[in-house]
Amino acid sequence: MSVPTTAWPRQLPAGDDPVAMLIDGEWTDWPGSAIPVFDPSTGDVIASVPDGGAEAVDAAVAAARRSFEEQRWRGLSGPDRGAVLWRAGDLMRERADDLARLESLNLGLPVAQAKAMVLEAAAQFRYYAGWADKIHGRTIDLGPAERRIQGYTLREPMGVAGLITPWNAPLSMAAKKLAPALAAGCSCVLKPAEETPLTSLWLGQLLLEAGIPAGVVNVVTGVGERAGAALAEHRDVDTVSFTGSTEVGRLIVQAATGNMKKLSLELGGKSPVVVFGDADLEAAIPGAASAVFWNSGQVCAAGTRLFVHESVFDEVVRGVAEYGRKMRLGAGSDPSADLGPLISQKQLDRVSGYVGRGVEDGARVVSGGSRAGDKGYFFEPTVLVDVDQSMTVMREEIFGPVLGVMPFSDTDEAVALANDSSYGLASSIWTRDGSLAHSVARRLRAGRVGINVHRAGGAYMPAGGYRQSGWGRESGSEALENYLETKSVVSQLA
Ligand code: TXE
Repeated sequence: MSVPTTAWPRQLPAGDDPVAMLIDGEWTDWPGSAIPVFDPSTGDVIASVPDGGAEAVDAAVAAARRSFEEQRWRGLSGPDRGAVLWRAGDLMRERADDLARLESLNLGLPVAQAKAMVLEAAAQFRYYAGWADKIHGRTIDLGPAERRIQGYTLREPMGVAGLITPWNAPLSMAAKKLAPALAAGCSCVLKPAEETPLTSLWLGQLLLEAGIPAGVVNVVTGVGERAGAALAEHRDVDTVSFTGSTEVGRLIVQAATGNMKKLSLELGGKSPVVVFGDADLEAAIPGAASAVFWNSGQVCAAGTRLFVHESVFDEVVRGVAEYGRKMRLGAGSDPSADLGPLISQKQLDRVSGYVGRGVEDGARVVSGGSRAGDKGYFFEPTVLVDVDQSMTVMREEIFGPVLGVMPFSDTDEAVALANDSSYGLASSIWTRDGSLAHSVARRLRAGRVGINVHRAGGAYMPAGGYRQSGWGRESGSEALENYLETKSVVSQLA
């Protein structure tokens, strides 16, 4: 059995020595088969983790429940909980270089970009450390003074939170869920994606070092259909926060009906980027390109549909395609690489399949369009034109570096195209006209609108989706709502 240590990622355990799971404050050797963990830039096995199923989930949920009932964490004062969360953020910052190397090795993202993700994850802990002592109810005026009835509300942690995360930003997704859940006083069971469990396991260790009591944070590894499904169904889990595909989101909704657990869901997207004729193209072109190509397009908020005013259409298409062609593909450890591989063979097949289907439907490839090299899972940054909104490439989430570009002639058409999606996660508008920007921002059906920027907000701004992009919000004070109940207390005064 192997346990996360500061020697990671320099000395990862051999693939035949699975990393333990964190249950009830102990690193637990789980018997049975193991899941190999890969370096997506080579396809080589770098470690393995236990293939936990319903029994492992039962043990973790029981530990979380015990810690909750014994008030090991929720019984602490807000400032004390905040101090532990702040310390966790500090520990992540102290080990940011090693965490970034590990994240980069497992995810394929260049190390410098992985480090930004690690720091963002640390920022989540600091942000919610600040909230831990500011979670209060309200007093409510109940009629005329002579009736002497007083009402107030209490905010209480929901209980045991099941947290299911995807592989595209492993540490930062875990932090986005754990930090607010812990600030609220919940006890947690984290189930990281089977492709990228390593930094989440290490985070478990850092949280123990920071002072999280035993049983309050448990990390169970396993595949979605078994470990994830067992957590979503579990009758002793009070709330589940899930980030992943809309398809699995639907399964989670069904699984949750058994005990009517609360859910927050951050699902897929097909986010529009709208470039108006007056936009500063020196900013809009790299902005639109990085909105879709960053992390090889494996981002729920990726700007995958680009709508450009006809007056600047050719120039923007040329610029974005050129940006993509110049990107250097390489392993995360290669300091000259701008872009890493896709996460897996499955994802490579999926992305190649979508591009092939787009071409069959009539799309024209301006740049990219194929797998790069024959080792690892690299895919070229790809720009497609001659697309329309009926095509699968413009409707479904591809989760790869693939952009479809369409022209528009006026603002109403741009808004209609942007809103023509079953998703509604993110969006961005590029223009020098402030009044136009803010009026279009109000008309877009998306949880986030960027004006002359696509990705920003970090821990501070709520993020989440309209329509089939999900339920609830992460980050910002809104995320606390995923983990809190409201109790009304009314009393007749003498
Ligand atoms: O996601 P899954 P996959 C989208 C993206 C991608 C596609 C497939 O389009 O191409 O999904 O990726 C767990 N019950 N996104 O297959 O399966 C799983 O173990 C409970 C968008 O990897 O949704 C993992 O921990 N849990 C997205 C997590 O769900 C289950 C991020 C996500 O995996 C489960 C990732 C089940 N039945 C993919 N089945 C985003 N919104 O950012 C799987 N899981």
